[in-house]
Amino acid sequence: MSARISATRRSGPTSSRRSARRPPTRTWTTPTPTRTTLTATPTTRTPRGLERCVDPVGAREFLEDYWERRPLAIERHEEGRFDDLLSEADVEQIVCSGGLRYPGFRLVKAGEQLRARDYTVDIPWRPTPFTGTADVEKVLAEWERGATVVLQGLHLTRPAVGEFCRSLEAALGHPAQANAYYTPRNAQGLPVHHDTHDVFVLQVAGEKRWRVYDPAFELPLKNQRYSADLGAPGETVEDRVLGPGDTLYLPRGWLHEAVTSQTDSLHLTIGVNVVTWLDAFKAALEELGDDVRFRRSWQAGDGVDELVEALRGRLGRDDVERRARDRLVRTRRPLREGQMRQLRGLEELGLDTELERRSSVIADLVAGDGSVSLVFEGRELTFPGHVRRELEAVFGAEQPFTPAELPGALDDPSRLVLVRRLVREGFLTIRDA
Ligand SMILES: [Mn+2]
Repeated sequence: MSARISATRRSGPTSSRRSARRPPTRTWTTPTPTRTTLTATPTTRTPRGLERCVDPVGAREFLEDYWERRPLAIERHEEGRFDDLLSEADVEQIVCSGGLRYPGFRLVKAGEQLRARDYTVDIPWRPTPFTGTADVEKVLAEWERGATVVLQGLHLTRPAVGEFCRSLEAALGHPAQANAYYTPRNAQGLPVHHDTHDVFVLQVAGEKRWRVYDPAFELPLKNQRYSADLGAPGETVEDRVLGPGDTLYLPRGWLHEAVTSQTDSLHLTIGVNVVTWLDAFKAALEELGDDVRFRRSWQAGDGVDELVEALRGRLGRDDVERRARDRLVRTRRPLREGQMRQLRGLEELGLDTELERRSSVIADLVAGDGSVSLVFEGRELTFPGHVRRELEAVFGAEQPFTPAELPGALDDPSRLVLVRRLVREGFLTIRDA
């Protein structure tokens, strides 16, 4: 299997003008954990999401040379590379089963506004109707007429996609989400636009031709959506047909459009919602609510210089990193594939039962005053300090282990109480449940 890499070179007078405003270099550092965090790095069984997107370019090279800087297209000619996430057959099943509901899907067509109420129905039910349900025949008719079926928020509903996004989040330190686009042949889904998040396009099946243009507005925020007022698309920097297994990385702000020709096309768009310096400043400012000088009325009190100095004091690299990491760790939604069997498996759990870390969990282990806390997915589990060695071992486990093998001074019944709790909370899984 061969791979051709193409990095887009910026060129032309407009782009060099813009380049001047761009920060010269930015060294990427992998997000490291926080406070008195004891150990790091979640384990994974599957190939890491970022590697799957950029291979054969290494993760480090990608982050240094492309991330937020310029597009990266990779041709692999690898049928089936992303079928485990969402295959064409999956889409067929999802669309035709009749279970799709808005906003889990929508239809888009270049230059034409399709209203959800024209292809969805409310199915009467007691006590409440199934609102926004796909009218399958209308959806199919629109698709035949050139509408793209967009499956939205797949990280919320498909475990494989959710775990893939989670793995990207662990690598990048920013939240990720996923949509799929199933575009019929000879069609265009969306007119020229920029996205306000970075995207990884994963071409699953069929072909789609992408045109990418220099940004009209660099690194837009969420509310800085593209409009023609920002200017016409700049120079074409990329014009290529993506086929199965190919990927395209686009930093937010780079204008693009995509069309199909002979084949129907299915791709996943993974969107990365980058935590910016603006967010970092806001978070630091929020924290200054603990400083009385910031609570005084603006007419009174100390000079601005002193307040700015106080803000500066909250913007150390470690502080910024800690806030971003903490937020990511605490706000991830639980992914609980197979958890019903896990709960039932608790009944059989003994000292020799093989356990492992749930690979999708992004967690921090934080030492407190006489206690130790495991933080993940919106919860903070606090244990007495004497459980620390056992917890560290569980937290750092890269291989399956049994409760009997854990270090530390806990007696056997207490070990079982500990690991049962961690299975129940979704942090550990029983290997053969
Ligand atoms: Mn887009």
